[in-house]
Amino acid sequence: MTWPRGGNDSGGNHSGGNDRGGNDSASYQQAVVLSVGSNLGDRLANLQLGLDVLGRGGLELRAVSSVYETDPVGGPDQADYLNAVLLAGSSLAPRDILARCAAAEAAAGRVRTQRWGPRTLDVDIIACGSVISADQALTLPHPRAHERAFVLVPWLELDPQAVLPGRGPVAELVADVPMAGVRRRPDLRLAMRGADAPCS
Ligand code: A4P
Ligand code: MG
Repeated sequence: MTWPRGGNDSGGNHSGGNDRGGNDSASYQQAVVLSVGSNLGDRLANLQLGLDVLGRGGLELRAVSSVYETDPVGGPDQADYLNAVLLAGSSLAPRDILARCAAAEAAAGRVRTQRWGPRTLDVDIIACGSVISADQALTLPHPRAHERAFVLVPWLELDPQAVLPGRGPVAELVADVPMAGVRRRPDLRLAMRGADAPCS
């Protein structure tokens, strides 16, 4: 995994470990790719709230893609989504990053009624460095990322050299997915406000 600008390319050749050879995990930042999606309530505000919560601790947001309006994939009949991808650095363990994602979802009032159903905010970990995990509670990379244009298109926009661990270059994966349901919305923008983000 590479960074689009001045970032910390610590992915691609390790397994969430420490390439300085020690256990200094606090100072080691692995590359994290997150996908955010919303199709309920004020979708853009939900995504922005998610970014704000994610950026307030443990995750250093590096880049956010354009916002894309996307046809729903799977699940019941439901409204179109807004989706975006974030690149971040973090020294947190993957399970702690997942907890941050859950906190962001909770802040946006996420209620789980049905799988793939409408949601105010979904935050998925697409990849965490080069960690591979088959654990159901945290599968890495995300098991459906390679077949989802709403993940691959915004990720490619941020990083044309991106590689999905175990699957290959995103530029190649994107050529195999239907693109019709993914529309960039240049009129909608997300801001990276990091630790300065408002609390509510
Ligand atoms: N989980 C395992 N691996 C991960 C991971 N890498 N990142 C577990 C995040 N969570 C992961 O997720 C269910 C469980 O997955 C969690 O308990 C977590 O421990 P959830 O968010 O509770 O439920 P869900 O999102 O409905 O289920 P699932 O299977 O994660 O769905 P997906 O794959 O996230 O798909 N269409 C469009 N256009 N845009 C979208 O954003 N999103 C979905 C949800 C479906 N269709 C969509 C979109
Ligand atoms: Mg999810």
